Amino acid sequence: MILNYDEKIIQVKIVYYGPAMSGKTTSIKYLFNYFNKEEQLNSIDNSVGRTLFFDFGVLEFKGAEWNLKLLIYSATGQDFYSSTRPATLKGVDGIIFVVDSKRECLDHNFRSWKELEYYFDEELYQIPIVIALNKYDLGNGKKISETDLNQVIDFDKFKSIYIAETIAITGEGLLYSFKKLIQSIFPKISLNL
Ligand SMILES: Nc1nc2c(ncn2[C@@H]2O[C@H](COP(=O)(O)OP(=O)(O)O)[C@@H](O)[C@H]2O)c(=O)[nH]1
Ligand SMILES: [Mg+2]
Repeated sequence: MILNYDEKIIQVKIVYYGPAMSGKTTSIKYLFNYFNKEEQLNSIDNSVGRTLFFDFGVLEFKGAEWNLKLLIYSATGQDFYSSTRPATLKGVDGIIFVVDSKRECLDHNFRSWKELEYYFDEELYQIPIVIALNKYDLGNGKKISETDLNQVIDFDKFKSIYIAETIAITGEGLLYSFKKLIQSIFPKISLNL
C-alpha cells in the first residue's frame, strides 16, 4: 500500500491468483466492465486466448478526502512463465485466489496454492485473501468445497480469509468477493461501490 499525502491517493495492489484457466481473466474483465473501465484493462494474450503474462488495470474511486487507486493484476499459473509471478506478487495488499471448483482440478488448485505459500511463507497469513470457488456452474454436484480446501489451507492461521462461490462468465459472486477483499484491506471504511 502506498500513501501519497500530497495528492491524497491511497494506492493498493490486488492480485487475482490461481491455476491456468481457472477464470482469472474472465473475472477481471467482468470487474472492469462493471465499472465501465474496459479500456483501462490490458491483457496480454497469445493466439489461443490464454493469458501469457498477466492482466493489468487500474480502478480509481473518489472518496470525500482521499482517492483510492486499485492496481489489479492477474498472475498466470502457467509454469513456463512462472518467473513472471514473483514480480506480480511483490507488495500485494490482497489476493483473490481463483479456484477451478471442478473436482478433477483439485491437484491443480492445490499446486497453485502451494506456490503462494512457497513465495510468501509465513507472511501469507497476514495478507487478506478471498478464495473464489469459480466455475460453480460446472461439476455436476462434484465440486470442490471448503472441506477439501482444509487439506491444504490452515484457515485458522489467517488474519482474514473468506470463501465465495463465483461464476465468472455470468458475474455471479464476483462483486461480492471483490468488495469482501477491499473491506478486509480497509476494515474501517464503509464501501459505496
Ligand atoms: N462455465 C464456466 N466457464 C468459465 C467460468 N469462468 C471462466 N470460464 C471459462 O474458462 C476458460 C478460462 O478462463 P480464463 O478467464 O481465461 O482463465 P485464466 O487462465 O485463469 O485467466 C474460458 O473459456 C472461460 O470462458 C465459469 O465460472 N464458468
Ligand atoms: Mg488469463
